[in-house]
Amino acid sequence: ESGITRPKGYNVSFHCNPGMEKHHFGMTHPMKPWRLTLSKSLIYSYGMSFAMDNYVSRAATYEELATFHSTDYLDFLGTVLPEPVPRDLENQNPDLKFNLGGSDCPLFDGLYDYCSMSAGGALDGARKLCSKQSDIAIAWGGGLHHAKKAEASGFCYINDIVVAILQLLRYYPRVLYIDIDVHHGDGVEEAFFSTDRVMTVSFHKYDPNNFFPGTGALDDNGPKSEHNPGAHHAVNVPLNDGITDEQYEWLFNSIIGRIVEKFRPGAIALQCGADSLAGDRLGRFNLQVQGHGACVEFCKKYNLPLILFGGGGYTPRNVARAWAYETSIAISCDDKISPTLPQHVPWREQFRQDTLFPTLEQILGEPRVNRNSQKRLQDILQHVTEQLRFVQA
Ligand code: V1S
Ligand code: CA
Ligand code: ZN
Repeated sequence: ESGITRPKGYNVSFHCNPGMEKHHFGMTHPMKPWRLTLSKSLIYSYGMSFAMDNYVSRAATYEELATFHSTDYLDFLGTVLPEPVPRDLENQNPDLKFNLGGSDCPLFDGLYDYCSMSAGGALDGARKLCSKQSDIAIAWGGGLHHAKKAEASGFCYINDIVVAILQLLRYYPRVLYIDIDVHHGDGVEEAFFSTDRVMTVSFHKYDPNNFFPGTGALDDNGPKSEHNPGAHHAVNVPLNDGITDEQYEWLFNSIIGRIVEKFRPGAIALQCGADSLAGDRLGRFNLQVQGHGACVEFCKKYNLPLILFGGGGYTPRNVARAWAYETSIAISCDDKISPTLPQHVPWREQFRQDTLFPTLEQILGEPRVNRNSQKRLQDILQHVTEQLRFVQA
């Protein structure tokens, strides 16, 4: 008995395709599609599937992917063969077509299937919101925010988020995109650079020379070229190592609160990259499951159609905890999920502790030094507030 019941008149749909989970980027590559298996297993062990509509998503069609991606790129992606010999990390092939085949975006068996399944889940979720069959749609297999129209980048080949937002734009005049992955959501930002119908907001670690992808400075707010309606519609929140739950929540709520008030979106798309959690293999922040989840809770309070995507997340036990907690936030009214992991969870030993909310000490031993001063965070909020003067709904 999980204690989780289906709230009346409130629909959450869960979109996944188990076919995604068996793919491998390579032994040393940080992206492990298996983390989706671990997340789902925790979600199901809590009994959450009884409180949602569960769908095995389709693979997106070529035509659906072509709503954003160039056909040259899709044709190449659909025909390239996996590399027979794993490439030496230090010795990358310099003439990669569409940035495919390097160590970040390797060519592996079933690559096209993997990408189209990721986009299929996101698109199915968006369609459920458009048809009002769901209030919240969840696609943890999506969130691949770096992919460009004709280029792979940072473990992302197909931008499922852009494809899903394009679907939302058929029904909603304005869509707010929020990205809490530790990396800058550059692909989504660029895709909507010239429209005022999508506002993109990314919170990320910013260090132009030492942290991928190096873009997303505070004053990069969309091209201010003559008569670009998209000018001022990109919000960037550059952060330093070690930010805490308390600071992040304050900044997130203040910024998103002001944006929703001014931009008045008809739907919200939230990328929940779990590499912003403490202890992530690639991340740098001190966020806990509670602080990460608080962003979902805050967005849910607006009662707007909401789609949740996955994204980064390179320490699978933390990814599973965060996405399970966030699934519980999506489905629950007031009843809180048990902070103790269910008694029977497959791969129980993966989780190390039996709590959903490990402390920073449990995660890291020694937390990272926090390099975000309150003054800097206030300056960021001030900049965003001034930027919003140029935005009208
Ligand atoms: N940080 C980081 C990182 N680590 C790797 C990597 C490590 C081992 C491998 F076998 C293969 C790749 N690549 C990177 C970053 C890309 C991060 C992408 C994040 C994706 C997301 O979470 O936002 C969304 C899913 N790439 C780089 O830093 C580029 C390099 C500049 C340095 C690393 N080498 C391997 C490639 C070039
Ligand atoms: Ca981000
Ligand atoms: Zn990331």
